[in-house]
Amino acid sequence: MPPKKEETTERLGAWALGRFSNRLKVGIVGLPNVGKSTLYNTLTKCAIPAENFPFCTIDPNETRVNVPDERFDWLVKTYTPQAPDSHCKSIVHPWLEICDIAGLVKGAAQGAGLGNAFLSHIRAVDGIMHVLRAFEDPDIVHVEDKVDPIRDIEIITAELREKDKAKANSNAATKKEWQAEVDTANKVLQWLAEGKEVRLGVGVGDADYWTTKDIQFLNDWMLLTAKPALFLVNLSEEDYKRKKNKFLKPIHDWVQSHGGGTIIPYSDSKENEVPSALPKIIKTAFAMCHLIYYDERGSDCAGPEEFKRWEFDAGEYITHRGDTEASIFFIVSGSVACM
Ligand SMILES: Nc1nc2c(ncn2[C@@H]2O[C@H](COP(=O)(O)OP(=O)(O)OP(=O)(O)O)[C@@H](O)[C@H]2O)c(=O)[nH]1
Ligand SMILES: [Mg+2]
Repeated sequence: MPPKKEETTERLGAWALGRFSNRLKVGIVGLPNVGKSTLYNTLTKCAIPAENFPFCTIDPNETRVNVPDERFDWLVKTYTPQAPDSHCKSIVHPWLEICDIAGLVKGAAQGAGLGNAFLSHIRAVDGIMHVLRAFEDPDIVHVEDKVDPIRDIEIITAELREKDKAKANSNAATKKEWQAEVDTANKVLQWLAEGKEVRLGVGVGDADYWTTKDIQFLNDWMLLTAKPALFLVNLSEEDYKRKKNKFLKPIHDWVQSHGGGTIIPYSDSKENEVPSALPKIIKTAFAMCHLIYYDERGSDCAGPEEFKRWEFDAGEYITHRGDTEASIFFIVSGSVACM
């Protein structure tokens, strides 16, 4: 007799941390003068100031970038809007909003450096791209004097945890009448006291630390360490080309021992002869916010003259709209094709 199929139970409820929206934004975060604005300029093709002094950026800068995808390009090419028999005249690319945030220093949660202002800018983003300086250049000032990306990421994450502790403390103190909320706040404080980030309490199967109820509160509070994170390692052009740098292994070990995450080494140099890491950075940032998309052409929704990529949160319910052009959905590896 064939072995009995194992019964699977569906887990219902709030399944992920974060906002549910199709207009998500990721923030570039790091110590001052590590190359955040330089990266922002390269990603967005903008030209905001990126000078060799700490706190060059004060107010956040935001721009949308198109998310590169060969499949979308193929669909557009195949059903080319320029073809004489096509009704499509417009192509709507998927996009992601990128926000360049001021540098963060030790003690920021208590107001050091630019203090709390930019921590609120971090609160407003849905995902964090940590920029770690791994390039050595004596001419480029380092606020901690020496290049050491592990020390730097420890400083940043400690400040984010401090800020979350303050938020959880205030929730525990001011909302005594809501016992469930106070319980979650106390769970947050205990988790942070162990040096862990809130985002690490989900996605570990049945061992999830956060219950569905906790996640509802956490999503209201928009905690800084609940946001998905990705680690970008700023290398010199030479190190990027030879794929070697003495900090890569320690960074890898640190990330693994802190819940894992994607690490992308990159170089901002314009003279790169090797493939650029920038498309990967944008794609990974898009995916880490749980965004998925489907493509549509010439229907009621996309418009008769449009080729449109719709983005939506993977947590949103997909409804059958019942129109002739958009009635069958295929969910294939994170994207949804609409036929
Ligand atoms: N040698 C070298 N210099 C770099 C690299 N990336 C950035 N820089 C330089 O570092 C300086 C600071 O760069 P920014 O992009 O302004 O740094 P930031 O992190 O935005 O700094 P703040 O806005 O002050 O927080 C600039 O002079 C850049 O040209 C790199 O990979 N190698
Ligand atoms: Mg800057």
